[in-house]
Amino acid sequence: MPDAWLGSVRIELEVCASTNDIALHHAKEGAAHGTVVIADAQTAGRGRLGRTWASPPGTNIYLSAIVRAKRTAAELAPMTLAIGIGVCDAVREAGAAGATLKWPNDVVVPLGRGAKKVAGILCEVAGDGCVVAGIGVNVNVRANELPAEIAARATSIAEVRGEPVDRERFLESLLAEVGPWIDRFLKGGVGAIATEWEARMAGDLLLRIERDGVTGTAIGLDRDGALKLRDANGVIHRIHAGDVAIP
Ligand code: BT5
Repeated sequence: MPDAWLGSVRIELEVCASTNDIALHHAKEGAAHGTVVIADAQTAGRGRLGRTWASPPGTNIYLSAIVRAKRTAAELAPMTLAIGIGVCDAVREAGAAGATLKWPNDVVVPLGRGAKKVAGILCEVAGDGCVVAGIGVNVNVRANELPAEIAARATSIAEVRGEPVDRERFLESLLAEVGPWIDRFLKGGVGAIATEWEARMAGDLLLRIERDGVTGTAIGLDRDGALKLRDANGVIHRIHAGDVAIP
């Protein structure tokens, strides 16, 4: 299997604070490219910008992969986009066929002009040439197992397809889907994955740029990974950092 590097070494835990923290620790200790840390539950799962990732036990996927490549931190930063493509495809194959990508790092299931989040990605640079890529996927979680404010904007693959998902099989499919997209990104950068990212982009979704409150819809990616968003007046905004929210 040419892509079996991802998950070739696995550290499996019942519970931890955050698989990203464990993976960052192992990365510093020299863990091999492709090592993954997988936990059944997290007590302090993290999102970006200090946000939390609800991580109840026995139901979802929480994993962090160590990716080593001779690239600068700035070159590695857009890797989150490539990983999103693989996560989106695995989620679709498992039964949420309508799953799409919301920049920069969410997999969402559209509902009218809004959407519910099914997966998120948190890439953190672990020093020169090393990234820890954290992936959280709501596989079987039920709304009543999530904090109410999160449940209102979240869903799971099982909820969408109407029956439980085999978590072990999903994990294998996830690793098999994500590995080749990381390879492709490492070979060709954003240019090598942008068209495929755009093909899965939630183009109808109304988005609000957190920084200035402008709303619009995504129209594509710049070749540096920035999001191009068109507002109601037809003005194109480029978003390099920060966040876009679903209003
Ligand atoms: C993310 O951040 O979406 C990145 C999530 C990464 C989680 C994985 S799990 C394995 C690894 N270990 C970690 O500690 N983290 C990674 P962000 O775009 O900042 O989104 C966070 C927001 O998503 C929160 O503020 C909530 O609104 C929402 N949220 C939290 N938990 C959720 C869940 N289980 N399902 C859907 N939405 C959730």
